[in-house]
Amino acid sequence: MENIPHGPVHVWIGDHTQPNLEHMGSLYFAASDPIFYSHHANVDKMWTIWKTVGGKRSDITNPDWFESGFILYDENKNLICVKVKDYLNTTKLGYVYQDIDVPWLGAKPIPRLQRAVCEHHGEETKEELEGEGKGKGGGASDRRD
Ligand SMILES: [Cu+2]
Repeated sequence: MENIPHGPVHVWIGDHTQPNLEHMGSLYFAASDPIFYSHHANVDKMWTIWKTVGGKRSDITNPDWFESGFILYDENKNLICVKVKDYLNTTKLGYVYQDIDVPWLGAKPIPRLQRAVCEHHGEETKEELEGEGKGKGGGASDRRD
């Protein structure tokens, strides 16, 4: 999640022609771009969904990450230290994401060569058929209500 899609979106949106690196791709200036908040809200949501998919998916519990602290200003302009572990449970933070259908949840990437051959012959790939509700994760029957 950190490397893909989080990081590339910063770099992709950032304007590298800015003379003092004042853009989304720079750690020190990224939050000055309004899209920063939408991007990070989306990352937060994807992380939350990812944890519900099943298997061994869960938050990382390595103490080096779990106990990492960040010095920030609170709403009263006081410096505070917050730890990663304090931000992993959205319910404790006072919000939960609406439980809606996620059509891409069961999608699998289609190899470029297979896609090109199918498009050349005017055929639908197996994955495209599945993505139209005929496979896992594509239909209303897969809702997580
Ligand atoms: Cu970021």
